[in-house]
Amino acid sequence: MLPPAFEAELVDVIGSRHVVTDPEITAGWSVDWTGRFRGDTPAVVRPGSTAEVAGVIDACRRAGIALVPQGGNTGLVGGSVPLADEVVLSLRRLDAITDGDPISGQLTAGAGATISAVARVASAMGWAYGVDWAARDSATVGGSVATNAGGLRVLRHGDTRRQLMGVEAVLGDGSTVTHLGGLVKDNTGYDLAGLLCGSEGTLGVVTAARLALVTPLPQRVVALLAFDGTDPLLAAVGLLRRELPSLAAAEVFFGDGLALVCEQLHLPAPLAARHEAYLLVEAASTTDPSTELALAVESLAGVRDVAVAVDRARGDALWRYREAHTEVINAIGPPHKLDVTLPSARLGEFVGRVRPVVAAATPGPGVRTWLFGHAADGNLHVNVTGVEPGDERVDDAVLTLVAELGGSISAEHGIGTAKKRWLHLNRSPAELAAMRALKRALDPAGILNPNVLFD
Ligand code: 2HG
Ligand code: ZN
Repeated sequence: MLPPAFEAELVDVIGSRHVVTDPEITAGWSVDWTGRFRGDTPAVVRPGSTAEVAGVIDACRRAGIALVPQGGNTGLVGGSVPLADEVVLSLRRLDAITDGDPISGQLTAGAGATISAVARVASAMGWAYGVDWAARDSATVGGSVATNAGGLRVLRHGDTRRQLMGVEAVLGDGSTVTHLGGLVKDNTGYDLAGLLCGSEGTLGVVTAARLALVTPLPQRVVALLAFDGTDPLLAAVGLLRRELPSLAAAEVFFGDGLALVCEQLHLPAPLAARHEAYLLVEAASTTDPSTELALAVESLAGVRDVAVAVDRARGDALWRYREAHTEVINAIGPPHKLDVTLPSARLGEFVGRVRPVVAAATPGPGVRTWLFGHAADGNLHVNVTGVEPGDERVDDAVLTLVAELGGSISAEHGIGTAKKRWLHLNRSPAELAAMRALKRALDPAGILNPNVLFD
């Protein structure tokens, strides 16, 4: 329960309709998308403007009550749910998209705008938004900035930080910083937008972002390539990066994951035979890239079979085999999700070693390891099912292997609560001390998203 005086203050700031305390309703905000991270909250507060966000944060700061910011709640590391009775600060009402500038190719999106909504507005302006991933209809701009979301076209357009021209945010001390002018050249001191991006809501709550748009590439061709193993697939990725200027995505998955997708979604197999490894390639350009793609594919060694999408619907159907991995894996039980990057030279070795490492860490007949991800970024999603949510032996074993091979324990999902125990594998004591100093400076009362990043 909220202290009555504090609740009255919240109601004063944002109105009683937007302070939700009914446990039946707040329960939906208290569990993450995978079902692995579950908590409780005394209230979900839904401010409708940056000033109201500032009012809420100021009230929390004075009352010493912690809060967890939440957008679409599509995060996969438990970073957007209240695990220790925090107030949930939902940013979804801040969904306006304004100040589109067709000359510079920029717009300003409220934290609650979805990635799909940004893409739609960008398209109506004659531009495109460069960042995209499967949860696009629910994931919000605020969450994508807070986690520096990556996605399917990082190889072409970069991650969220690369699109970010500025932010508006309310810091933990209750002050509001606004830098949404979108100047391309602007060397006026610390890059607060870059700092807040990826800070997982620990320093400030992003209320709006100025986003750079990209040239639309409406001519798209999608192909699915099958290989007998990871090594020829990775060699193909290197070649395609070099030889195919229109390369927009290069996504990897394996025979077992594809079989699960087909079985659960009742989809036909995309190719006649089953293969060990698959590469989904998208070429995108302003002119038809099919010939360029066909020539590049012909020059690859080790391709066992190919399906090329001749039209948009078939292209979407090929994408579905890759994008559906998350939902079908979740359907067989809350997975442990280990989103990692490996140096390209060690990626093949990692694929070969990770399954035995999982099996040794958590022996058991029901334990299964699923691998898929963004091949050109060296980013693999290791999903392990059949392991209890609280059993961290598998996380420890996989993340230790990643660190041994010189990789990152979080490629694009963030540290959240799921991986904070292992942050030291990637960050030195000096780096961690600098991060903690920033946290103390911008959130002196320690009220912002206290369960993530640091122990
Ligand atoms: C993807 O690439 C997302 O599909 C989700 O990052 C990954 O479910 C996952 O582990
Ligand atoms: Zn991903």
